[in-house]
Amino acid sequence: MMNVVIAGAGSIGLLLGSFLAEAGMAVTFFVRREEQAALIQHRGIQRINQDATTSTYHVEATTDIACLPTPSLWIVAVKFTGMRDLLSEMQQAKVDNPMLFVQNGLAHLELVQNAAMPHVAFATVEHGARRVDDRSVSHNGVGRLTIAPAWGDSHLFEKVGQAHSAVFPVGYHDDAEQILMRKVFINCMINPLTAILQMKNGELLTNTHSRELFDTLFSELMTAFPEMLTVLPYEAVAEVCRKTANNQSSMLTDRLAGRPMEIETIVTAIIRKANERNQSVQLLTMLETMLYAIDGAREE
Ligand code: KPL
Repeated sequence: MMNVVIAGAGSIGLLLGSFLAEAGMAVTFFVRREEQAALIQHRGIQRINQDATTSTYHVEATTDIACLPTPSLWIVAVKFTGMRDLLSEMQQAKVDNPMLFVQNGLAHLELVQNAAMPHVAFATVEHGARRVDDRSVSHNGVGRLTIAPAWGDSHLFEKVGQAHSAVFPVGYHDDAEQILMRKVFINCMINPLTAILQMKNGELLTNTHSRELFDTLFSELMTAFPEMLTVLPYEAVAEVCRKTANNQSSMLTDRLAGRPMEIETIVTAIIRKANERNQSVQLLTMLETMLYAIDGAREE
């Protein structure tokens, strides 16, 4: 049986863990809080499906890096803000397992590149998922898990594909940077507007005024990055909004929970890239300022 370690049991960690356990893999969660580890260890994890049924899976959970199974494939599903601490803990424990990183944004790429790991892949997740409690996740929209091996032995990541199904499509790609750029564009289109306007993903398109902003943002981004138009046509972003219509974006969820939003790794990263090529992205820059203002108000 294949061992999979999932670092982080937030919405994406729990969602991936549920589908991999369903496919027969032995899943162990590596989490920070004892209380969460004990709950998951004793009661398993739960996925609330789109048809309102609930699936429960038996998995392991620990807060102790020395107790994790090896050999195993690791999936790092903590937010970018938690990555520095996790990477240094992994380095101290000399973890050299194959690592699959599923963060939104771009800033984690550089951290991982500097961490000297032998086998690395990056993935993008387009599912709508909401963490309900410490062991439960609600699956609010089917999207693809796309895996792009970056260096080391790419075959080590093939087993994840065994979990492929109609409600959990898994695909592979050979260009990690391209899939991350595609996803970060989707996040730039959906996350700032939904977080600022406090709208669900689907409302962005059904409200005439937010749709106007959405369309303007799309043209602005494609003017600055014309090569992205074939990678991410308008219809593809609209499709993500529709498929995750009832989902709250991760940025809105962070805002409402009083947590810092992933502004830097998603929005600032793209503004920097645009500025490097002497392109101004005025609307996105304005949205970035609003997000930092909201974040600043949280800290005061
Ligand atoms: O990745 C997401 C997020 O919320 O961060 C999307 C795809 C926009 C789904 O909500």
